[in-house]
Amino acid sequence: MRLDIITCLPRLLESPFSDSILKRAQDKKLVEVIIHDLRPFSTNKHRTTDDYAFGGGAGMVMMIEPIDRCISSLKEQRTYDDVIYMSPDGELLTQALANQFSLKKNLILLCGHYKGVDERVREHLITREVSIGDYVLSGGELAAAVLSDAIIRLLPGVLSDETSALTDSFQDGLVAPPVYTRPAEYNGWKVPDVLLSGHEAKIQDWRHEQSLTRTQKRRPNLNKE
Ligand code: 6GU
Repeated sequence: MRLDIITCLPRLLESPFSDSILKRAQDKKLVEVIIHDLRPFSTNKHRTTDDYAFGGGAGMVMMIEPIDRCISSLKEQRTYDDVIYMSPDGELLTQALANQFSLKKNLILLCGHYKGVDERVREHLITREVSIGDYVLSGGELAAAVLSDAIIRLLPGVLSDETSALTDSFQDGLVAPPVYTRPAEYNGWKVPDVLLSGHEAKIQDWRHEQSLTRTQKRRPNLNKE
């Protein structure tokens, strides 16, 4: 898979891809993540990528030209499955949506900023719009990092069998059971006996039961939302 992320704040996206699972996935050549700074695609003398809104009002609007030039230069090199605009009014990110995107080969993620992008970008250049939740972030960068993480960890070979995404919360419509590690007792607070019993079948049953009751209690509308 190849992810091309377009942003006017490239430094915001450096660290999420430079550590841990996302770094290892790139080192193992399971995914290629390329961050594109929008500024060099500007044609004006100050290399600006935003301008005042027609009709007035507070907030700058990202201009279509640098975005079009950047996307066009990418499309000349390969075909893209989707051009995704990160926006708080986009389709809500769910595990099901991450699963879908994880099957694609080439994706462009456009990070919105300021008061948004010129509407013509959305009309003509974008194929999908994604939001990571009903709250407003300063820009699409952190949302793009969240979406990328949700996708990349699903790619074959990124996680070991032990940590496989198949056992994740949400993947089966349930939240995860509680987990414990040593010591078996701390300050008088004990780990459930069944987990120390060595009885594999009983442990599996207990975990499934915990998942069911936790889902009912914490997220009764999971998968119905
Ligand atoms: Cl994708 N962008 C912004 N700016 N805010 C958000 C978001 C995206 N998703 C939730 N809030």
